[in-house]
Amino acid sequence: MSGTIVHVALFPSAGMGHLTPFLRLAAWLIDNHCQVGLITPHPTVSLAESELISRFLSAFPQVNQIHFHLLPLDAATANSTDPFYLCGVSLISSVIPVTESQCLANYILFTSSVRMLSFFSFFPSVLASRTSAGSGSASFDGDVEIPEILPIPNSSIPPLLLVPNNLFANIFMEDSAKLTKLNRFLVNSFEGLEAQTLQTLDEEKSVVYVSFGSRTAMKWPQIREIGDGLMRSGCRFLWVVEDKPVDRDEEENLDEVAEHELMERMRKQGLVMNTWVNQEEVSSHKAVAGFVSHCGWNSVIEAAYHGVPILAWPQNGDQKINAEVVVTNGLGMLMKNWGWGGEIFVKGEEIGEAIKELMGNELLKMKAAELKEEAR
Ligand code: BUP
Repeated sequence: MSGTIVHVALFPSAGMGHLTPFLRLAAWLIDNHCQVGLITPHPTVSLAESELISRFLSAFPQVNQIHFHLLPLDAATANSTDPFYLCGVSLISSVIPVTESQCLANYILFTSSVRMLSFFSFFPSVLASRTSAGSGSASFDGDVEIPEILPIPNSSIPPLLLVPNNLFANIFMEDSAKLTKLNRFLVNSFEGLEAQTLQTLDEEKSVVYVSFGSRTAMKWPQIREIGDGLMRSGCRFLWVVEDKPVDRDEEENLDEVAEHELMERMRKQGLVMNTWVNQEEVSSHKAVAGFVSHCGWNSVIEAAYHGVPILAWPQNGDQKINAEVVVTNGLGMLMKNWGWGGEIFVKGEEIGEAIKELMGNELLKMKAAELKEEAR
C-alpha cells in the first residue's frame, strides 16, 4: 500500500452515540495517513451534533465534509415522533446499495456491543424460524438462542422489534440480511468487558473448506474460476484441488491454479493443496464455517456432525440427490443453475458470491448447529 492514499468516507447515523465513535475513528484514520470524507445528515438533529462536527472540522481542516440532504420522513409513516429516530431511519437503508453499486469496500462501524451485533445478525433468522411464513406476526416467545453465545432474554429484545409492522423492525430485519454484503465489521469493545462473546468471535469461524471428493477431476479452466471465486469471497480457505480421477501427486501442477502473482496472493488468503487431507479433522476444526462439497454422503454426514453448512456442488452419481437432502433440511444451499460439475462452466464471480452467502447466512449456521446436536 505504500504510496497509495486510501480514501475513506464515513457516514454516521443520527445522534451523538453514532457521531462520537465515528469521529474517533476519523481521527485515527487521519493519523494513519488516510484521506477522510465525512458525510453528515443536513441539517443535524441536535445542536450538540453540529457543534461537535464544527469542532472536529476545525481540528482537522483536511477532512472533506459532504452534506447529505435528507428527505423528510413523516412521523405517521415512521410511527414515531423521535427526531433522531426519524433522521436515522431515513438515511440508514440507502448506504449499502450505494456502496455496492460503486464497487467500494463496505465496512460497518457498529456503534453498540458485540453482543448486540450478534443479536442483530441472528434475530431475524430466529424470528423467521419461529413464525409461520408470511404471517407478518412479530410475536416472539422465549429467549433468543444464538449458537455459542449466552441466550438473550426475551425481556431484553428491543421493544420496537416486537411491534408488528413498524418501520424500525422492518429496517432492522432488512439491514441484518445485508450484513453478508459487508467486507468487515468494526466494533468498539474489549476482552475485559465482553470476554465470552469475543471469545466466540476469536474462534474465527471464518474458513471455508473446498473439496469435491477424491474421484472428481475438474478441468483446469473451472479450477481457475474456483480460485478466482475464493479470492473474491474474501474468505480464508483450505482448498483441495483434484485434477486427476485417481490418486493425487504431491504438489504437482498446483502452479496451474493461477499465474504466479495470483498464486502468491492466494497463499496469503488460503491454503491450496492436492494431497489427501484428514477431512474429518478439517470439518471438526473450530475455524471452519463452511464447506463447498460434492455431497458425497460421508462428507455430508461429517459436515452435519460438526455443524458446518454446505454449499453443494454435486459432480456425479448420488450427489445431486444427497444435495437435495442437504438443502431440504437446512444444512446448506445448492446453486441449481450450476448443474452437475463440469456440465456448466461457472464463473468466479458467481462462485465468490455463493461462498459469501454460505459464510454469512445466519439461518444456515443456526440450522447446522441444531443438526450437529441431533447428529450427536
Ligand atoms: Br477427498 C478426501 N480426505 O482428502 P464421500 C476425502 N476424505 O478424509 P464419495 C478425506 O473420504 P469420493 C480427502 O472425509 C469422506 O469420509 C471424507 O466419502 C474422506 O465421497 C470420504 O464424501 C469420502 O462419501 O466420493 O461419494 O465416496 O470417493 O470421490 O470422495
